[in-house]
Amino acid sequence: MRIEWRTLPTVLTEEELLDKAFGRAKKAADRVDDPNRVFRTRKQLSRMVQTSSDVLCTTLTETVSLWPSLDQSPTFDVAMIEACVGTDKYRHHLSMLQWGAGQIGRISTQNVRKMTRTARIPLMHDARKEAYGRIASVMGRVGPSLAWLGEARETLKRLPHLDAMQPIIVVCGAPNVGKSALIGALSTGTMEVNHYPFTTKQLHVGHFTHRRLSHQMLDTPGLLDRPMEDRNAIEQQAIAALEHVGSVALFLYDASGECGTSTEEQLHLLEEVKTLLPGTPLEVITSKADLLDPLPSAWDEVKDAEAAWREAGSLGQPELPLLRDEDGRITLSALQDVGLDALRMHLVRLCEEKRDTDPMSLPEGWHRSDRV
Ligand SMILES: Nc1nc2c(ncn2[C@@H]2O[C@H](COP(=O)(O)OP(=O)(O)O)[C@@H](O)[C@H]2O)c(=O)[nH]1
Ligand SMILES: [Mg+2]
Repeated sequence: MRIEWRTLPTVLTEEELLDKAFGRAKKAADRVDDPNRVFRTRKQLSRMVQTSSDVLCTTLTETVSLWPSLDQSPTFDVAMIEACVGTDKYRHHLSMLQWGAGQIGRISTQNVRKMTRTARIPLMHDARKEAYGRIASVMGRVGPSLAWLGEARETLKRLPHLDAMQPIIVVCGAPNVGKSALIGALSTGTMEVNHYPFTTKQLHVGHFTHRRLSHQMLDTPGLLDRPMEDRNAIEQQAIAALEHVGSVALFLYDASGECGTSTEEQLHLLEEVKTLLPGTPLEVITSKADLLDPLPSAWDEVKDAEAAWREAGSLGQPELPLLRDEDGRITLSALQDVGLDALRMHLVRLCEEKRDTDPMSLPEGWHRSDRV
């Protein structure tokens, strides 16, 4: 049930649609042949009305059915639609298209009936003109919705690619604590950088695969790295979207004093993040273990265990010893590659636990209606 905005066809404007509809209608009328002048005119004119109505109704209803229904979309996607374009407007404009299709269908039926009920050619022309006028006026009301959907598509197709059915690890913490370095070190392959369409903010996604599950790690620079009062409404909505997405959250804490944010401020941010992601298990992790003085006592033990596991082919899901700091928090060095494999296994287990215990985890495509 992934939403593939990229595959949605362009939304035609009001003028483009009318040109297309009336153009086809004219061609359809040109093909009509009947030696009887009354019959020929009736056929030509009713075909014009029917064809233009069919083209418009089909295009409008197709758009409505191709665009994802909010009731059947994953929570994260709905939250992103809300953040990017607004779900109320989304529903409203799609329903305007549905309304337009209904109106145009009725106009066509009524005026074709008028043509069949008369033998007078001028009245037939009047019915055709009336139909075109009324269709154009309905399209005049649908036009703004087409324009809105056209713009929404441009925005939505740049949304970050996240697979809600695979584990997602949200990485937060103040700037420069080592989030990017950690994700980079845990990732295989390159990091995807997506732009939030509505801000200058980016979303970085790294991946590692374990037992055929792709674990996605999200770095959200500018969103979960500073006090809430600094954020604008759109950023707050983006955070609300994150609230539903993560299997697990990591909060990176830099005790080295190198990152530029004091430890008090970092702990304050930690409290905020906890309230922002209430349903997501949160693990606080100390970054830059190599800068800790003294080094964590298990430094060599962890380093050797990881090296041995890698030499043996990095197989299975070993119980590698975790590197811990003096306060007992998990720590790692992205720079010196110590504690990373152990942390990766720990994350795999946390995601498994979340999956097994989460009463919200429903089969693919199910709507988590109680959360929206
Ligand atoms: N010594 C040390 N420096 C690190 C480590 N991880 C990151 N850094 C440094 O900390 C700075 C900020 O790291 P970055 O990953 O960009 O932080 P982010 O802003 O949280 O994404 C960079 O200069 C990194 O080289 C680490 O494990 N050890
Ligand atoms: Mg970064």
